[in-house]
Amino acid sequence: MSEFDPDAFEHDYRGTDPDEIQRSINNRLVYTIGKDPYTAVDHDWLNALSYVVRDRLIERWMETHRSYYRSGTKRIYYLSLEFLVGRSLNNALLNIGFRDSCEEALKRLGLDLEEILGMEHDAALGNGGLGRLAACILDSIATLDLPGTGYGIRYEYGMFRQALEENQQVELPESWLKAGNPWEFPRPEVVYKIHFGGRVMEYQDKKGRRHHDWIDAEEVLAMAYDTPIPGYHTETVNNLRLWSARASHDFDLACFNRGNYLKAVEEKAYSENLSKVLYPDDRASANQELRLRQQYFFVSASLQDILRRFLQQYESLRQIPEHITIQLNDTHPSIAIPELMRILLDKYKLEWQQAWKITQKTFNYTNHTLLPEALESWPVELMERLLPRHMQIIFEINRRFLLTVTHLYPNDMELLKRLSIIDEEGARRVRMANLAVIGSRRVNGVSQLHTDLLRQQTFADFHRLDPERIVNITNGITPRRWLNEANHNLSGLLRNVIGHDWVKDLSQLERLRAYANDSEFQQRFMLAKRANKARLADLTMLHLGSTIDPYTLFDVQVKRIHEYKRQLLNVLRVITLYNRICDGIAPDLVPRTILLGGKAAPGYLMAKLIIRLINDVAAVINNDPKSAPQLKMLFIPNYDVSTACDIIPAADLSQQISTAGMEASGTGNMKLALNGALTMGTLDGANIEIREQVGEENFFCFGLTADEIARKRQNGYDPRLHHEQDAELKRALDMIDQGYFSPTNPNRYKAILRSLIDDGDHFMVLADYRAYIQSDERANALYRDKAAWARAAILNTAAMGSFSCDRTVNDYARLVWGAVPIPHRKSRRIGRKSNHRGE
Ligand code: 26Q
Repeated sequence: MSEFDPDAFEHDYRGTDPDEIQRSINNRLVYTIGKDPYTAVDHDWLNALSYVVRDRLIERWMETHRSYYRSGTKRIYYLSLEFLVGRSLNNALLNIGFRDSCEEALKRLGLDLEEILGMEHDAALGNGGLGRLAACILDSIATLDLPGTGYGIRYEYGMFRQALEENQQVELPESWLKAGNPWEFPRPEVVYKIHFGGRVMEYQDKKGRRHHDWIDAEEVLAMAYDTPIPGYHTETVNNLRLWSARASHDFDLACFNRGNYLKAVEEKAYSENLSKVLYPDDRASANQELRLRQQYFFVSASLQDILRRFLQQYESLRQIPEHITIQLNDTHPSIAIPELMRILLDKYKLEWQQAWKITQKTFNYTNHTLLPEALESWPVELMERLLPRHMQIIFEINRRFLLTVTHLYPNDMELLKRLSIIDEEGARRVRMANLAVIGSRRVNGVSQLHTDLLRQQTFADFHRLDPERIVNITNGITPRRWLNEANHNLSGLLRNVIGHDWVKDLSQLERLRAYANDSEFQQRFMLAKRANKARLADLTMLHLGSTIDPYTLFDVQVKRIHEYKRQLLNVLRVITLYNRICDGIAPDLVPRTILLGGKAAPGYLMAKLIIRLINDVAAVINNDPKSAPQLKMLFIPNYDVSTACDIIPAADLSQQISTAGMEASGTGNMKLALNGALTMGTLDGANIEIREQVGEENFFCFGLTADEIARKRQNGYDPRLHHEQDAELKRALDMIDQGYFSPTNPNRYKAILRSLIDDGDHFMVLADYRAYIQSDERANALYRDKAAWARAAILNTAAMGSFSCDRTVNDYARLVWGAVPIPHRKSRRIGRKSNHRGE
């Protein structure tokens, strides 16, 4: 084929002239979608516009990868079972500075950009914090011009859609791909074989060395889909590569010939189930074989892809750690450690020590949880059946590791038991966290407290062996999505006052401090807040048919429903406020709108019961004329990235009330504070660092500390004392117990009462109740002083600089990855002469 001539292209897809954009949109509508403007429905315009924007990313994307290749830079690979990206169009428009021209072009076509943006489906390939963190990290990696690629699974069904039926959560499947996904590029030529099952064969080579072969395994194919990840105001466009499962042969001809057509089709469907659905976060009760298959499926495909790219450019496998760093997002992809070992040993015939040295220098592991019951483990029996060679390698990693420990600490059997990858109690299990720590160069926690607790508790023995390994990297959020995109009113105001540099350098927000006492600025700041509240009120009217009053205090708790996050504590507070109003003893209470939102894992019955209670309580309160003027409570169904973007900018008060020591970091806490909400929070996760930054007087801190919680547990905590001794608490609990909120079934909430009173109140809800009520009173008092509240809200936004995910990613680059930015110049050429495949 003759050399590709870039000059043969008529234009370079970079123009911002609205006329030209209008032409492009029309072209895409006709030639890609196959509709004309008369027959096009709204969604067709969305797709046409998305293709136009995507076209403008492609050159940058290709040039980015060429420049990575040329520079021979170290690559970052971020392996995650979840990427909770949300919508892409607005993000891409703003990143490439294309929004205004598109808005104008659409106007000329008689279309409204906002309306079109609102039609895009969320890419909800994640559950919550962990998945959203992965998406924020990709955004920052690209914005900082770092050479990073995300690897994950292209689930056909992402996070389920939550609906309410009779106040209860029901789950509906969400097929986000139905209307087409203009952001992805299928790569049918990038396909890898993935194996499961079979057995291990041992053999000797001519020199008498022992080797292993994994044989007789079943085979599934992994096919790549690429999604461009543009940075903000940079030429860099990185890649998110997601794998989709394909049967290895459409028809097993043998079966087919024997006339067993249905069996052949059945097997095909079975293989393709692998990438069908995202597992809901049910941390305590995992253990599904399909989940382990998903993990290995995407890990194996990703490693094959990473090594192929490496070997295209470098000769010696020993150079891997110099050119590649792989970040494991929790233990979910940690099977990558024995997989890389297997490839190095069995395929490339490296010696164990050499292979281990490479592996151990390549991986890093981020831990996201302290709850011991949430640490992932798999039955040895399952692992042996599904991944027999990996199981052998894990045993060998463990044997060698424990041997070194024995040399350091002879005769400490208990220590060996705790450090072992294999949990020998009962049916043997593989502890993935131990495997991940042993196989990684760096292990990180996601907030200072979390990291301290990892060092002192969860991984204390490992920490003693190697005090350098565990580092802290506090989470962050991207200011692009969570302020610039989500909050037009505030970002517009900021632009007028401190310019626009904060979008890429969030520490600039500090300049707002100078305005905190300026009453005109205070008014403008709170006017922006009011406008956001009014917008949210319009949306709740439109979508839920509920009225909420933007002149009330918006009090928000949005996050997954989990007992440790203590939505129940919030409900007890609301009932208490309600009782005070009814008793006429709350004359100073500022009118409140209490918003709660979040999904429960379908199998987590207690969480589902909590959702029902929230809705039952809301029904009573909202329909009681005594409380209605002062108190309204609304459960927002189907909380996802897009609704987060509507709710968070409208919040006055952010509820971050987990049991101290249980929330690894939290990131919603950061999003809310960044948007000028004050936090009511426990000293947990990143709350502690947020409070340090914003100042004690601008943060409503309450409750037991992590140390106090631990001590209380040791000394025997009895929730019944609180129940008996606190009359207001008793009243609230008794109302739930006696069916005040469930008159048709007074027994409905017995399980909640049992858990709080009879079964020891594991999350210490009752222990923190009084302190919580008192902190609510402080918040109430402050809100009555408009200027004081405005000042505190401004100081919250001003102090959030260090919670930018850009800071987080810089920390990873420095402390963990050893990677450097590769900025590249604008290239007007489609193709440069180069013989590499361009990726
Ligand atoms: C496990 C087994 C089987 C199926 C699913 C899972 C599973 C899925 C998702 C287990 C855990 C998760 C997600 C965990 C998570 O979101 N953790 C949160 O991570 C955030 C980012 O670091 C932190 O801010 C939160 O504190 C932490 O809870």
